[in-house]
Amino acid sequence: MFYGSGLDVEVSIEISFSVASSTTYSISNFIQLVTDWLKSESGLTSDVNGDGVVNTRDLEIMMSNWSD
Ligand SMILES: [Ca+2]
Repeated sequence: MFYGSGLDVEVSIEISFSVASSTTYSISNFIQLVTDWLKSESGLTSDVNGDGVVNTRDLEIMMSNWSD
């Protein structure tokens, strides 16, 4: 009685977001991300999701596509 179709829609949007990038990342990318942390410039390679700022969202994508 407490569930509805609205919840299912929200979940599927989040999944499509996390599989958007097929690039893999390693320690050198991580160091670059730390160097650029919270910078908001265009063309930053560590701005993985391309939203114009380097933050935890980019770190999340990097961690879920990690490769040694
Ligand atoms: Ca970003």
